[in-house]
Amino acid sequence: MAKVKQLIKLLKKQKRVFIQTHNYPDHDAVAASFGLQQLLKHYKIESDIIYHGEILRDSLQKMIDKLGIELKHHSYYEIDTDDCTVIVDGTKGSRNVAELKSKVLAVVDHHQGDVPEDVKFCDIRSDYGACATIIFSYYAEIKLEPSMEVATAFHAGISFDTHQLSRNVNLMDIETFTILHRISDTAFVNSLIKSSIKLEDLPHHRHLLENLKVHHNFAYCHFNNGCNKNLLAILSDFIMTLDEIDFVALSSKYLDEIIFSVRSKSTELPAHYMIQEALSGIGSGGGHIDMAGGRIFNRSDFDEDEIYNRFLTQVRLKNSFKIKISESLK
Ligand SMILES: [Mn+2]
Repeated sequence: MAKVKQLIKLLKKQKRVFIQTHNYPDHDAVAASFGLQQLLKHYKIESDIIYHGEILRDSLQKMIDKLGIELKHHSYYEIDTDDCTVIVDGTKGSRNVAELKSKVLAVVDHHQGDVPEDVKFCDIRSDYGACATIIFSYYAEIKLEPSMEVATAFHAGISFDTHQLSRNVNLMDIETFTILHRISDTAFVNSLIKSSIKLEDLPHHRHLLENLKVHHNFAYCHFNNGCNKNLLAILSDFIMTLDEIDFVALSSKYLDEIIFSVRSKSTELPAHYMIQEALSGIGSGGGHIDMAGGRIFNRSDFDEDEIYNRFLTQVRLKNSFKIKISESLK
């Protein structure tokens, strides 16, 4: 039986179905949720997309408006124990997915992590660059052509999550992207990518340029006056374009927390591992080998110099390990 048919069978019996994205959803989380919602609709299963946090980026709001995607903050509904949720682009128990009263029946994700044991349907493919690719594979399984709106959302989701096919991408993402290129609004997706920042974001760029600490191939900057999560990700991608830098960690005050965005272009400095180690005992983090995020829940546990040194210690350890290997090969 096609994998998605198992999910449909499971959801058919449910009274009310919610599709929940990870907190502060990004393009991929919204695209994958929207795609799944429309696929379920094809099987007469109604569902509502919910999220926790906010829609932070203007380009994401543009995508939501243009494609007519309906999603609401979970507090809009009175969610109860007899409702069920499908978590998309995140997993049960993750710090990045709000715990709600409903029972989690399914998880569709592409992040590294453990498979939750008590979830009936789990489809976790951590070698995929985007969750949108996984949902597209469901359409392929049942030979259902996505609408132009869904195809456009998938196209944007894959583009943003894989940094235009340059990061953590596999053959499935590329093949899917090729198909979507033909059936989506490519000009609209390109306009989202090209205009991803606003004038009001420029002071954050200035802060970054003036306060970036660099040690060999490692860069770090803290935004004491705050910077939202998605802009932080854009800024860490920007630092990755520097030839000399292999690993960057950016942190910012955000509400009562400290949030992190981490990027790596060296397999010796795996982003998801480095952030976990750096925040051990004071926060949590995770993601992929080349991009990761994290947070310290209590701002008082954060000390800029200490965090810088925690990252630096690890970078030094890994770099010296690399030097040792190359020396032993001489
Ligand atoms: Mn994703």
